[in-house]
Amino acid sequence: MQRWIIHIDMDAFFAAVEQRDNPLYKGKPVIVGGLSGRGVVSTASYEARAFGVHSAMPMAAARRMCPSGIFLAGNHQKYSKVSKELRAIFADFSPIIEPLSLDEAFLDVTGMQLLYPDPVEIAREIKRRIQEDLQLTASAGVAENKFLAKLASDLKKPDGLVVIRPGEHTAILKNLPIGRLWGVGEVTAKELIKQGITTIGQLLEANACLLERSIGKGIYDLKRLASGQDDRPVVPSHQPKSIGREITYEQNLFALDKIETQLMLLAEDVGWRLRCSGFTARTVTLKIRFASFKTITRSHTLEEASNLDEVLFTTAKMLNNNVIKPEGIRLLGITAANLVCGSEMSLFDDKYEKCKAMHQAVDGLRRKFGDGIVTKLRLLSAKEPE
Ligand code: TTP
Ligand code: MG
Repeated sequence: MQRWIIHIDMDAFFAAVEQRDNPLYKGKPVIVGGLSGRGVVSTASYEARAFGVHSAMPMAAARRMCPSGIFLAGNHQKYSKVSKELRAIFADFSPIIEPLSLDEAFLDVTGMQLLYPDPVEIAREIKRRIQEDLQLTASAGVAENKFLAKLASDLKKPDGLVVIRPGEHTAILKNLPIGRLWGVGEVTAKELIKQGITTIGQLLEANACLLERSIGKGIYDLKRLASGQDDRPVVPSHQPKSIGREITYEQNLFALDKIETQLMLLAEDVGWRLRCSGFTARTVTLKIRFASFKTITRSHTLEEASNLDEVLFTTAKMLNNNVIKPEGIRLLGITAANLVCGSEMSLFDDKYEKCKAMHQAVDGLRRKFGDGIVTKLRLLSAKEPE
């Protein structure tokens, strides 16, 4: 059966919500992000983009480029709420929804021909609902697979609707830069350009065996994407209830110093997994099992959901300090619960700007070289064998 996938991505999401909720901001350059000295831009309205402002640029640079701009710290709770409303709209059109972030998702609409003879009608209807119910605009891409649908949604932003029908992709992909292919990061792009390959069309014609030497086996996946093939399914995400980690120790722990080092290790692991899965947590739970097997848990609800090791660690440390310990400890655990979808939250927390920048760098290394490549000095000698 012909597969049909729709990709929806909201336009200038955070800024658009602000413009919707404050008539004074309509049609003006609105920039949302961290407002402190080291803050970065989360997003900019299309009016601000005309000045050259874009996501992830330092806020100071954005202020220089667009002195007339309206600079806002943003309201993440509000964006999460709109995101939920958005997902409720999606659910009216397909049971198979894979959210990628607060403002974008894939919908598998295969087999809906009886209701909608043309899948483009579904995308149009979703856009209409978003406009009517949320007073916001979205861009939609409709195609036979995820790669092409996501690419299509980006071709005519804002308020775009692009369909790539079977057989049409070759002409569309041909002249697009290789950076549009999923998996082509800066390093691969540089390598390909060095070999004279700048467009998807050129990659398609290039000799894969030759490229394998410099790019590696990944070249075959890139070739498949370049030819418009992508058979990955739309995987509906089931939100986990909690993310946690616990360790049982060979020898009981007594010293506070040792206990806190282990808490840091646990916090680092839970924080990393939260960030990987795109969640922040509102509740942190500490679990302690004593030598006698007596087990206690203590929980604390954070003022603001977080996915930062430091926040998890300080909370667990505080909980631990309030526990009287009559005997040694054989197990420690940290669980993050009350999960909130969306990992961008910490962008607004200027206090943690530095932590966030560090996590971005460290997480990047972990993704590349595997977990365990970077760790805090204190943990170097403390890692327990799994
Ligand atoms: P995007 O969909 O990448 O950007 P956008 O919706 O603002 O603009 P458009 O899709 O029209 O190009 O991201 C969605 C939201 O995620 C964005 O509004 C703010 C947030 N975000 C960040 O906080 N930091 C970032 O670096 C990026 C790219 C996005
Ligand atoms: Mg968007």
